Amino acid sequence: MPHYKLTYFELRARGEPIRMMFNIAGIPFEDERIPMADWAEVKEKKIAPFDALPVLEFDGVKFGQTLAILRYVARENGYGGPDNLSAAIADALADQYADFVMAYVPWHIVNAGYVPGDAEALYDSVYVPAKAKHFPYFEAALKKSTTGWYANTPELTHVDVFIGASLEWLKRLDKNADKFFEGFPLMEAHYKKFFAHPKLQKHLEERPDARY
Ligand SMILES: N[C@@H](CCC(=O)N[C@@H](CS)C(=O)NCC(=O)O)C(=O)O
Repeated sequence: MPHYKLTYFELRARGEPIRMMFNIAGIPFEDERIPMADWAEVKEKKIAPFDALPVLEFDGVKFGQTLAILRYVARENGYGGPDNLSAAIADALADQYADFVMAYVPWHIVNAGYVPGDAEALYDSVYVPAKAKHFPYFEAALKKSTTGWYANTPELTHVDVFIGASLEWLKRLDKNADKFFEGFPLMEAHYKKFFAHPKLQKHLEERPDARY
């Protein structure tokens, strides 16, 4: 088995779906966590092909992009969907969730303290409309699913891991977390089903805490 090394920050965020996928698949990996304060210096050394994290490295290969890494780990271990069509549907939903992230990022970077600004105003003008636009797409996908997984697959795929992990960190940052799933009962049911997955429990017990 290759020696996998995942490099990300001391955060869950974009690193956590990949850590979860490795754990669900039962594949050991080196979990390198770079302190944010060291990033400028590490970036100078050009360790990341696209100057951003996460990065996966093994057998002399190194590549970035969360979804490419996640899909690779999923597919290598039987979690990429049972056929090309399921895989494409999983990819489409994962890409749509990535579009949602890009839509709310202007609020996130202010809210998390990375850039100055009015987080309260951006919550209303950026985050709330982005959520109102995108959550119905995910609820609709689950409405069509007979298995409770996003791509209607018998076992979870990368999109279930991506959306489950991504919603966890978003919910942590949302000041109205108690109403996070209001109007989206199938997304809430999926979230609970995902976090109850037997192969995820050990990781959930052992993972370090993080800001988000
Ligand atoms: N689309 C990329 C985005 C990667 C990205 O923006 N990573 C952030 C952390 S979540 C980063 O490395 N920021 C530091 C920087 O850009 O210098 C992915 O999903 O991997």
